[in-house]
Amino acid sequence: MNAANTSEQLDTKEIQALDSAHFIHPFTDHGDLATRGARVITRSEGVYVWDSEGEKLFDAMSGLWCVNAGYGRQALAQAAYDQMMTLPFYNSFFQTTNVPAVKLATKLASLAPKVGDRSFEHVFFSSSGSESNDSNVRMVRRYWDLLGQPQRKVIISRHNAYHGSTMAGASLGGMSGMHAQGDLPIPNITHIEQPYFYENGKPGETADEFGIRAAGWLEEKILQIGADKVAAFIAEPIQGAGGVIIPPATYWPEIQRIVDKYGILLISDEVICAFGRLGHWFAYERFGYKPDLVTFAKAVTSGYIPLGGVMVGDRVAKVLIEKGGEFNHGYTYSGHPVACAVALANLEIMEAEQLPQRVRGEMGDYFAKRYAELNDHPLVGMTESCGFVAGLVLVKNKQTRERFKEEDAVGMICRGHCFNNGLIMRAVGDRMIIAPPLTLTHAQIDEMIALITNALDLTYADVKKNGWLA
Ligand code: PXG
Repeated sequence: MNAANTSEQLDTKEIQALDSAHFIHPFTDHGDLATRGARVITRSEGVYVWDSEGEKLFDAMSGLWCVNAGYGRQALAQAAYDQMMTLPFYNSFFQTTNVPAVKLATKLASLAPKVGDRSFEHVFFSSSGSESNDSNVRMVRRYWDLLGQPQRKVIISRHNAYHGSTMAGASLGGMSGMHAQGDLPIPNITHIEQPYFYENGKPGETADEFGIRAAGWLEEKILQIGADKVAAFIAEPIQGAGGVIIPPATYWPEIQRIVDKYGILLISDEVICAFGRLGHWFAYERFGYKPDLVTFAKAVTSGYIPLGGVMVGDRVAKVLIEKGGEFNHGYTYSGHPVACAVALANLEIMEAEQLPQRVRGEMGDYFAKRYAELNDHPLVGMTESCGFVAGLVLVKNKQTRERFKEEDAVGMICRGHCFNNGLIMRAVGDRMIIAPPLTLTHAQIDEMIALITNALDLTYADVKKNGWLA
């Protein structure tokens, strides 16, 4: 058998052996993987994927926060095919352009709402979220240089943020495990604490009070560095990879007040939160703040093909375009015609099926209501959701919020029960998180909640058996 030809009948063991022998996976302990063998995902339809053993899995993570329009969309395959046959590639470096890239930039500009005096007429394209955030660092530095303030170099981010895995992306991110490998962060990137009320709220403090206090950490940091040295603040509207950390309602308005007060740029990293995930095309709309740069990737094509980019707000675009001359930055695949054609077809589906409206309407309410019911489970300390992202915390004791020991890895036990019982749900420590396709029906929401409940029950039985309950 030619193992590389996936259309043939697969021998799982053979694929696993070849996988171990040749494929370096992202964020993976390969010693551990070699002993288990990777699960081979072979096909998909709607909200389900299947593995090489024929097991069906409800994909409550949309691949990796990407497949917002669901699997099996023929229109996206057709768009890619048609574009490949017409013009599979041409660069946009040397005063050339291509029609899908122009159309997509125009479309994205029309979908990004104007807020206050900020509007988005320009788009820079890359192929991923990480690249887009590298581009943000380049653009932010160029912006301040062009304005005659080259000393404004520092970008402030947050601990437990995720902004990608390149040198700049991992530096902007606040993952200590990533910083520990490779001498990161690079200079001029610094971090403040995250707005995680459940963990960092003081006794007696309301969520709204905490939101103001957490935003205040930004002002403290700005003053500590010197306001004239700060270039930008970058944040995810809701932290995704960090465990679906939803900030209190007061957080973003206070952040806006602070960035405005000191004139620093605001970067909204919406790689997870844009394209309907929170019920809007862009997430800044959901929280009502005014970013200068918006990072996107993933669901712009529903993950069918790599594409990322930055919505460049007028404040930055004007300076780069009018004062900048040539900006010495760009990628071979900036504005890739096939990726842009697929994105256009994807946005067409999202518009036709009103996916953002669905998420902020009755379907979102139903999702929130059913998800909140998981709060009644003895293992669940707290649930929270916003649009079609949700998280819950596994605890030893609901009243005292006592957590399990880190080395007991209860989240991983729960993830294992999900994975072995037809559900893909992610664990971040002891937070279990989901971000399902935006196409879910009522029946599929019910099915997903039943699958989660089953995995929680199995995990509860395990922790009880191990004597880990308080
Ligand atoms: N910003 C945010 C907010 C992200 O979530 C990136 C940037 C980087 O995008 P690329 O396309 O370069 O991967 C992301 C990616 C997880 C997980 O464990 C999340 C991401 C990637 C990999 C794993 O939840 N988000």
